[in-house]
Amino acid sequence: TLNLDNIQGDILSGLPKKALTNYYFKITDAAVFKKDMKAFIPQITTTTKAKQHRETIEGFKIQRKIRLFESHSDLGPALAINVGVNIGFSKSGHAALGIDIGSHNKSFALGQADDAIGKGTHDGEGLNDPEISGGGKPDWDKEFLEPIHGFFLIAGDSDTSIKTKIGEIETAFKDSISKVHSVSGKGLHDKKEHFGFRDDISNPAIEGFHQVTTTYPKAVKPGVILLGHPGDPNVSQHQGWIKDGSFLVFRYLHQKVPEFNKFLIDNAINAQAEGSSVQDSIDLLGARMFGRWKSGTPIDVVPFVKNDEVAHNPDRVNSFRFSDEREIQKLCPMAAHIRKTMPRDDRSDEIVDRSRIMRRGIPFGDPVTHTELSSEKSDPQKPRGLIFHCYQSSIEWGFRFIQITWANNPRFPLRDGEERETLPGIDPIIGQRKVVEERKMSGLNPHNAKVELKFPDPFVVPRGGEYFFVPSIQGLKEKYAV
Ligand code: N7H
Repeated sequence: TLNLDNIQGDILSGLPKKALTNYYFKITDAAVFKKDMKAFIPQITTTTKAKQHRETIEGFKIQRKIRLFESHSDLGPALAINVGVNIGFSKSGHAALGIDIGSHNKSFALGQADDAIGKGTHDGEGLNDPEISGGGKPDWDKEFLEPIHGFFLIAGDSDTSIKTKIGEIETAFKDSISKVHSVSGKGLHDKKEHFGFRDDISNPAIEGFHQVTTTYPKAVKPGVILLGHPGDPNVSQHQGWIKDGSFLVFRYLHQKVPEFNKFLIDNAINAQAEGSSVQDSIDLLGARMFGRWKSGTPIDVVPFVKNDEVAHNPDRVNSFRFSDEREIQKLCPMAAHIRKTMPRDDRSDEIVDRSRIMRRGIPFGDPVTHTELSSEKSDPQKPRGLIFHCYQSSIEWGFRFIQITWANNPRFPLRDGEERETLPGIDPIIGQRKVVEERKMSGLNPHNAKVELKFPDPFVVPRGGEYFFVPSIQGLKEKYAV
């Protein structure tokens, strides 16, 4: 069984977050930091607490629905959600504190800025982020090019409660940390992200923690996400204090919404369904790029006509395997975002399961404006996108494998020896290639899989990121505190 009092709350349960701030810091005095940390540990939100918290919110929602149904008027008082706090440390934070986390976590030991451009990586690969010319650095916001030792993740119901908590943190660590930067996000309407698609549908269920009600996908072993458990590829090295920790990949991803919409309009696919409108053709292209309609309905299940119903059916929204004949890509294109990032039957369960990640991100920035939409250009003064967070026991098998071996690779998900005149192409949302001509994808037209669409400038632009280790409570006590 899992020790839920030992695992930080965001990993398996997710801290309830209407709003979130990541507070990045540098450690200015390691000895004082360890003392401050000792006093602060009771404030770190555990999985037990996060779970209780979620259950309270769910209970409140049900009550609210009943009351709404009965009276149509009295919604009752708003539920006060407490603020949750988690903490993580980068490679330079570990160096500052003199903590050795072991050499097998290679990408963590390198740091994301170098990994982004493939500098010094163990396999010679990189994430393919754009590079500052001649600078040997990714083209990121300058704050993310400075060493960040660690971060507090503060999640809650409003900016006000988060601000209060940040004040408490700054007081508690006033002689041991200095702020490097912060980013804040908030949930958009209806769990949608800025492109208008519903997110937060598919995350791995963990054996012994989540209930699974459908036959597929099955729950994965806890060690896919948590270190030191069966399923962790380095389980033999990860005993003791490292157990129950997890690696968090943070990516600060800007989204170009007007440009994305323009692309859909310019390249709309005639659905050839009776009575279909221009808007239907635009929606069809978007759905084929993601593998889901905006509502969340998978196109593998409902391919050609917009459908919201399946999205609301928990038995059907995620229980599919890409049943398509691979040659014709009639249902879900091979390079669609959800097929690149979780290929289901394209690979064995073993290969798919070891690369599952727990996504916990939140959008940042305000929704796109009419002015931007009509000018077909993002306003640089109004940045928006996704604070992408995902947890895994191994960055090599988790985020990095998905990004490099699947999303960026035009051949994937072809199998060894499987040949095609036209390759599947890159993930249209997150796939990155240095060579512009290679930024394309086939299978978007259900009537002719060989038609390739070239992507103009990327719709998702990385502007920062880092790899963090999020230790267990026991680990915090033993190593990060005195
Ligand atoms: Fe993606 N989006 O919000 O529009 N993603 N993602 N992602 N993504 C998914 O199935 C999106 C990014 C995964 O299990 C959905 O829950 C955007 C990165 C994985 O079937 C939507 C960005 C990586 C899945 C989006 C972005 C991933 C997934 C469908 C960037 C990892 C689950 C909702 C700004 C390298 C696949 C759902 C599965 C689903 C969006 C980034 C991974 C709508 C906008 C960087 C594993």
